[in-house]
Amino acid sequence: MRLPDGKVIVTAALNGAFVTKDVNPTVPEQPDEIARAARECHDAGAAIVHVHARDEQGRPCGTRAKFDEILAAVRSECPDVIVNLSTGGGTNLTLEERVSCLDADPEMASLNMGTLMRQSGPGAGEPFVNMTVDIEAWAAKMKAMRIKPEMECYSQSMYRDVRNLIDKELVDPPYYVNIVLGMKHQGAVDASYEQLASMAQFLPERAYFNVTAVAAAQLPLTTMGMIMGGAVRVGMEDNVYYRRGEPADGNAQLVERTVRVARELELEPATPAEARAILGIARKR
Ligand code: KMH
Ligand code: ZN
Repeated sequence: MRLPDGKVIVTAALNGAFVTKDVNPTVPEQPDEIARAARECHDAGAAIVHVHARDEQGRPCGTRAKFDEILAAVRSECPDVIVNLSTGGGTNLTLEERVSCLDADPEMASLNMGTLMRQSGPGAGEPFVNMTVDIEAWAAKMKAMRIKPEMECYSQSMYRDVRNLIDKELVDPPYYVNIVLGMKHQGAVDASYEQLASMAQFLPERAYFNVTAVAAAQLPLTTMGMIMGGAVRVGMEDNVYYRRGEPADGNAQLVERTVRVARELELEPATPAEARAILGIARKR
């Protein structure tokens, strides 16, 4: 389903689990850094920030207290923005740690839609585990808590779990599917125009889609996503460079570029209030 005419929803994926300050010192890790990046990205046109928690050493972490701290910091620095917390976590986290962010009660959270083999990165050769029984339990919890699920799909086979949740009414329309391309650390299909067109073609009905593409594919495939009527995600979780050989100087620089491209395409970035209305997200403050 296309976004309403003339609108694009921009998510800034601020940090993720795999990128460190060694690869780009501006990756925000601690709650105050995350909150500052959230405000800068909001001011640049992002309606949503997607966030992973890190411990004091910058490693992915999954404690309720850390997620509470992050939400409090973002809400104080930038009360308007929609916070999407990750249940994908990192390779070092247990399933319980990954979903502990739900207890912090964000407006939105990621929900990974199946099990794939990690093809590179810290867990290469191991599965990225998301069993149907767990996906159903997490979706049920999110529905009960009015947390909007962003359903992460790295290949078309994952649409089976999306359809299962729809059939069991564990998710409410409009559905929101994040098409993730090129993320070999999590077993995704390649970041190509053809894969994006194919993933979009077979989306379930009443589903908005977002395009996430890693590294050098971020700019071309999010541009294609906007032309196709999708939402887009940029940010350092997926890409730490502004252009080849030039590290991004922060998440906001990537959002600013996307907003410039959007406006050239006569698309205006949705405000957080507009994004809540389009996606059916309950404001919690
Ligand atoms: N790592 C991304 C490509 C999550 O956090 O649960 C997908 C993602 C999923 O952001
Ligand atoms: Zn993530």
